[in-house]
Amino acid sequence: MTRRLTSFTRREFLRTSGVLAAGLAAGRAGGHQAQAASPPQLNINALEKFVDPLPLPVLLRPAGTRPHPEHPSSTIPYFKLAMRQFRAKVHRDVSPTVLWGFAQTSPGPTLETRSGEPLLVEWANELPTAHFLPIDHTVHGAEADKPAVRVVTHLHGGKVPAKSDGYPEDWFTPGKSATYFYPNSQDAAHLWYHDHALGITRLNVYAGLFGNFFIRDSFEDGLNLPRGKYEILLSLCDRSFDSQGQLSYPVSPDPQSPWVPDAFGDAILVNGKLFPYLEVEPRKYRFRLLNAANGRFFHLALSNKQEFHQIGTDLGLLPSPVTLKSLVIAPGERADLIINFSAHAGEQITVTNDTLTVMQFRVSKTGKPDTSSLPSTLRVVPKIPESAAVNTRVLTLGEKDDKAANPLMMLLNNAHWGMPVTEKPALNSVEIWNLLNFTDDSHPIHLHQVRFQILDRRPFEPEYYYKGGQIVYIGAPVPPAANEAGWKDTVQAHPGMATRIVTRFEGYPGRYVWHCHILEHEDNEMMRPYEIVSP
Ligand SMILES: [Cu+2]
Repeated sequence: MTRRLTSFTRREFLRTSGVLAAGLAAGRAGGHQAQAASPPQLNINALEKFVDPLPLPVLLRPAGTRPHPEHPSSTIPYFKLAMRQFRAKVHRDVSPTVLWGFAQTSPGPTLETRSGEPLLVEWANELPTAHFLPIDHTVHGAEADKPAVRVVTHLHGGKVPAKSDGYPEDWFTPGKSATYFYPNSQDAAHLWYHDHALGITRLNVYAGLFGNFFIRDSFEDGLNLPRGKYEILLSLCDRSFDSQGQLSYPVSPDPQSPWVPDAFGDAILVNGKLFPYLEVEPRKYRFRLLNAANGRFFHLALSNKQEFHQIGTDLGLLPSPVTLKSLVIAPGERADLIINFSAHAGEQITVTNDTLTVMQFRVSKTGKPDTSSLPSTLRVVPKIPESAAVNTRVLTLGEKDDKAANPLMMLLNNAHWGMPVTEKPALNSVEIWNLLNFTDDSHPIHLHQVRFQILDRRPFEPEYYYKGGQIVYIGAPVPPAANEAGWKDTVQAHPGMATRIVTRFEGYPGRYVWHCHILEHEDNEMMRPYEIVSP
């Protein structure tokens, strides 16, 4: 089941097809946001493909134990991750690239724990005091009086107390650290950690500040899914490199305001490598896929056109496997996949992103017997009934343009980051959020703290809403695709559609954020605080 391509706009098409920012700039020539002439770029197509094995991030070991913050008589594992600048080879034939990462790797080491087993992480900023990517001081929160290098780590998908959530204003400078408490009282899922500093998240993540975090539980263990060396993490992101092999981030022609609305690269990194290969046996594998890109929606398929199965979404297993021939995954989203290579012994299979090459699987001729399972039912996802909702909020996704129709910023509900908090759901209450997208882009909308379900998407007529605040639907509601019918924390809100999600605001009271996960948008006002209030 593939997503309907009709919901994709031109920009969306460009994003998924890999036609680059160059195409976008051409469409906006002369405008404020047209991209400035960039230095010579690395010719990605001239590189030999599949010369580097796929790196697998190391599993982080605890540095000891510390008192439980809520029950100081007991102790819990304590981890420390330092953010540093380092150089890494993204490809055999590319000079080492300056990156920022956790424990001198990008993606950083993987954390793994079990449901209900809390832990502490000390996030330490050991970065230099100068940023190597272009800060826009006209962007809110990144004004010239702010330190250039600021970080704060958010655990995406985590049900976490507010003071450990990585609130964008809780950033800290080099030499400082913050110790966060992760209770992990949630189902098995693929979470990920990444920087969230106000106004520069796009630059910090682009520099490499992200990693993965898995929660396991006994229910999932009981399914006998492929595990151990047959469970493979795939963190995807796109980047641009200059001719010296260094990261290149696009800028607008205005040096006073270098922000651009989208940053795409023609180089797709998988676990930090360009065009890697992975040797696999002719059997089932479980792939834990993360889209860690700033703005690219990946549209992935296998070169031999074989089917694969999606078994889980952002926050856990689906009710049953969904057979796919291709997958659209937006920034921030995760997909839990099973690929069965058993009928493909001796073959070489390429993972493609439309016209771009991502990586290669080399299937060996023989392997050990496959005793893992792909059960036909996975995990019950109890539907939150619409009738349980005590409130429905209509929230708009908008774009503020200049006279030449170049975007200046993106807004949620027409409000800026610094305006008073308007979304204050009560703890444990159920609400429906109806996201009306007035822009030409699909926006992956992410809510911190909660897991939600997608109710439907429905086309609406923007004019009526502009004039009288009325939602006039011009088509039938479309239920979520089968591979979206699980627990989500990020939803693709397509242009011209009203996307409805339903969620119970369980967890902890306090101030969190909701935002677009296109990092260029999030940094330029497409993020709002919200507050979960104790009744
Ligand atoms: Cu957006």
